[in-house]
Amino acid sequence: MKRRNFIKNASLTSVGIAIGSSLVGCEETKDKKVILSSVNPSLPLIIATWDVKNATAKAWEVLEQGGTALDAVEQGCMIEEANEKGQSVGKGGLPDREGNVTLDACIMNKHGDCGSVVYLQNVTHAVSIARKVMEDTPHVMLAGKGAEQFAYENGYEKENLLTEASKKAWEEWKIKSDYKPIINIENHDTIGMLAIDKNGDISGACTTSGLAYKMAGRVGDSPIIGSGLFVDNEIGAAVATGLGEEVVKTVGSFLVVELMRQGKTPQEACEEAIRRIVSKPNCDYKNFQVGYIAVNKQGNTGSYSIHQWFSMTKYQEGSNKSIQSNYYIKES
Ligand code: SD4
Repeated sequence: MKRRNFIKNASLTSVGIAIGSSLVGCEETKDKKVILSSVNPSLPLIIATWDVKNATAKAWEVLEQGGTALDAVEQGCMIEEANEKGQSVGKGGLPDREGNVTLDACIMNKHGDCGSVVYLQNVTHAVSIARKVMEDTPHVMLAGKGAEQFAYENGYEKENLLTEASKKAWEEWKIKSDYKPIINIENHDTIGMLAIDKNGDISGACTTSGLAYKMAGRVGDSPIIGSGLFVDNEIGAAVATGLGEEVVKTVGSFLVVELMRQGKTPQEACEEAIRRIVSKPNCDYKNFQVGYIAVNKQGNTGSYSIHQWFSMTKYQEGSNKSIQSNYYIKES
């Protein structure tokens, strides 16, 4: 059945019924004016990297209570930052080689404003400090001691982020001190979250303790706007996880959004951004992971990674689901 006929045949009882979420025009039928819509997924919606249903549930609750997409992504990410069992985000994150837990985070709103913190120590909620940088300072990024000082000035308490479990893991690692990026198969890692609220506005956030046993001072992609995260409220948004160095080299999240601007679906855009990484000369992609998730303005989503076991959590129409991503190694 042609789309036009399908819409005409739908049983419509009132004037002006919208199907989906994004209106594209009006059409007169015999006796009713029907508002046409592209057949879009319903809004609001939330997506996040990995299997983080508690975090997406929190973000959904925020949206249901009338919060904005920005509130939702901040509060959703905070769940994982406070979760001590997650050893790659916030409190309980695995430390650098010196035993220091250092956090990177960023946030971006519907206006394209952004804030970020890098190399933040002793404060769990890096994503909230990033939001404060965006909203209460003339800057985009605060680093190290300056970021920590700014957190204390805003009422945050000094905390020890190195839990007994992470300390033990670090002490075991020190015996060999063998450094190599780990391809995560536990379905839990850096959290990146994207949300579209009821008004159709998009925001995103990303927070991490970075790579385990990194060199002191190392900063990854997660707090770098355009690499770990990018939001363009006209087009869509993307967020990355995995080996940050490779994401930075290709300005990955910005690339995904620009590819969507050129007409690619979120899925196609994520796949192309992964191909840009793996097709670089001498790329050792068999030994590292990168994954992207993306959403466009219409609420279509996509996710793709180099290796198996990357997943996306999606909360939409009251359903909170983990979805396994397709991956490059399988298709190459
Ligand atoms: C980083 N992209 O610091 C982060 C780490 C990560 O899955 O996402 N791990 O490079």
